[in-house]
Order: sequence, then structure tokens, then C-alpha cells
Amino acid sequence: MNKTISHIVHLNIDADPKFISEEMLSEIENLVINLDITIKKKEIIKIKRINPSTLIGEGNLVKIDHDIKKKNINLLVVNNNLTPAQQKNLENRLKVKVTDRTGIILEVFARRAKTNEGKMQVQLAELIYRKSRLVRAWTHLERQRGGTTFIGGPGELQIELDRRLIQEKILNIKKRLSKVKRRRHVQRNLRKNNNFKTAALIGYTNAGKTLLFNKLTKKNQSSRSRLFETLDTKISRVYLGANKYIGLIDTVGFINNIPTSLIESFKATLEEVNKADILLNIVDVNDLNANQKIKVTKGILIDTGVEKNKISEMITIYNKIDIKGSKSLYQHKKNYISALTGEGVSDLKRTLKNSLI
Ligand SMILES: Nc1nc2c(ncn2[C@@H]2O[C@H](COP(=O)(O)OP(=O)(O)OP(=O)(O)O)[C@@H](O)[C@H]2O)c(=O)[nH]1
Ligand SMILES: [Mg+2]
Repeated sequence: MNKTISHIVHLNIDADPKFISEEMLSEIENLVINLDITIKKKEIIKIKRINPSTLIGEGNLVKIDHDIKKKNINLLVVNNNLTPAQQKNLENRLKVKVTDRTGIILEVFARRAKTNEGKMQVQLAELIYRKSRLVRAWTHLERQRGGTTFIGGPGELQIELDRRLIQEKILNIKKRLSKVKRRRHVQRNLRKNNNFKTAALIGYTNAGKTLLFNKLTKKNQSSRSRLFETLDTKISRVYLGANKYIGLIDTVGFINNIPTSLIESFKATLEEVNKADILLNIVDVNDLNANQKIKVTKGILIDTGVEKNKISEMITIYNKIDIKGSKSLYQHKKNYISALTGEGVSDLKRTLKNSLI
């Protein structure tokens, strides 16, 4: 198989939330590297006016085309969301494969999924994404061909078959996932009956949720500097002292512009978050985009149906205070911790204990 050599572009057109473009570029870079794809060129393109058919204007496309030929690039990664038509038009114009942000995120999720449930959820997200591409790409194609002329032609039939097949697969996975949902529901009810409260660790990917989970529960879940290391939900007991326990939940991390198909398919997982008594939002204190990431996290919680009051009562925990001499700045401040050194963790336990009363 030929090696994938990519060119990454980030278009700074997403006005809200205003992420620092350099950070957004390094985020997608990180995701692309995780897919073992070589990066030959990366750039931020300032867009004044959006070109509806290709998103990127012709002037920039000429330069990109030049680089693609010069550096033997065979994949263009656009760190924004492309419509199916834009993706197709770019591919036709540049004669290389083109993928957008959602495509890359879905691919990383597919690589990370280990358990049955995780795999099913990712597969569902991919099918939902593909189905929408197929249908919309087809309507676009039909319009290009002059509408009704080709109705009943082989192209339409094939797409209709693909679409039906995809729909069947979607229904099948949804059925299997509903069993998982029911099982979780039963377990939650058991906890509720025993008056066993839960706290969910949530927040942007790579913030340190799993390392904190391990610290508090003495478990050994995989925590690595890779985006979306965790896909599956884990729950474990934490002793808070004075005969009090809480169930701590570790779950999938969030990201800006998370694909809607992922939110839809991770419902069973996200339900654990929705139903938790306390939400702990883990934030990397050294992150330049920390405030934007908090906004993104809140937005995703709203989108997934978490009650407003639960979001406003959410406790923000600033993690990684051991890095870059930040310790002196944050030492003894409430909810500033290091999951690595354990600093501030016993205070956090106290906060949790108090919130149980
Ligand atoms: N220096 C330092 N590194 C930390 C701290 N907490 C986490 N890390 C590191 O940050 C990286 C990400 O940690 P994880 O615990 O996997 O992050 P996560 O939030 O679970 O990420 P996802 O599972 O992708 O959502 C790992 O390399 C950790 O070792 C901390 O307090 N200090
Ligand atoms: Mg994790």
C-alpha cells in the first residue's frame, strides 16, 4: 500500500468559539500523526470570503495544487467541516483524496475502539456519516446531470441499494446498543436504590481524566498523551473517608466541533454522564485554549441533554499544575490539582465528600 502523505490546512473561519488557530492546527496535526499519516505541509489559511463550492478560494487552491505536485502529497486534510459536494469538488480539482475534520476524528475513534460496545458505537457513527454523504452526494450529482433525466438509472439504483444496506446495518447496531443501554439502566437503578452517588469526570480529550481516575480509584486504566485514549465508560468506587464512598465515572473526552454522528452513536456512554449526580470538568491549566474548551464542553453537555442546573453546578478542576513551574501559582488554590503528583487530590476528595451531604 502507498504511504499516505498529507497536507493539512486550517481555515480560520469558525468564528465561534474563537480558538487560537495555531492550537487548532496542532490539534489536527496530533490526530493525523496518530493515524500514521506523514505530514509534508501544514498551514493556516485566512479566509475572507467563503467559496461555497470548494470552501477554499481559487487563489489558495492554486498554491495548494502546486505543493501537492511538488511534494507528492496524496491526501488533503481540511480541519473544518466540508459538505459532501465541497469534498467532491476539491477532489476533482486537486486530484487527491480530501478529508475533513469529521473524517479524521471518526478514523481515530475507529482505531481506539477496543471493547464491543466501543466498536459498535464507532461503527454506528461511521455509518451515519457515510449515509448522509451518500444521499447528499447523490442529490448533488443528480442536479449536475440535469435532475430527472437519470432517475431510474443504474447510478441511482446502486446508491439506493447502498443506502438501504447502510440503513439496515444502522438499525441492527442500534438494536444491539439498546441492550447495552438497558443493562446500564438496570445497574444505575441498583445504585440509586442503594443511595450510591456518582461523579463523572468529563472534559476535553487529553486533560487528564483517566490519570485522575486511576489516582482516585487505584485502578490502572490506560492514560496516554494521545487524543481519545479513552472511549469506554468505566465506573469504580472511591473511598472518601468517614465511611463514605462515591462511584467515579471515567468516559470519552470531548473535542471542538465533535461530529454529530458521534454524539448520536455514543448515547449509551453519554447517558452515564447525564445521569451522574456530580460533574467534574477536568481542564488542563496550561492549555492556551482552556476557556474555549470549557465553553465547548458545556455546549456538548447541552447538546446531549444534560440538565442546565447540573451544568451550572459542575465543578471545574484545573489539572497538571506540576507543569512549567505553574505549581507556585496554583498551590493551595481550590480545585487546582496534579493527577500526576497527587497534589490537591485530597482536597478534591473533601470537596466530593461535602457535596454528598
Ligand atoms: N504533567 C502532568 N501530566 C498529566 C497530568 N494528568 C494527566 N497527564 C498526562 O496527560 C496525558 C493525558 O492524560 P489522560 O489521563 O489519558 O487524559 P484523558 O483526559 O483521559 O484523555 P482522553 O481519554 O483522550 O479523553 C497523559 O500523558 C498523562 O500522563 C498531570 O497532572 N500532570
Ligand atoms: Mg481518558
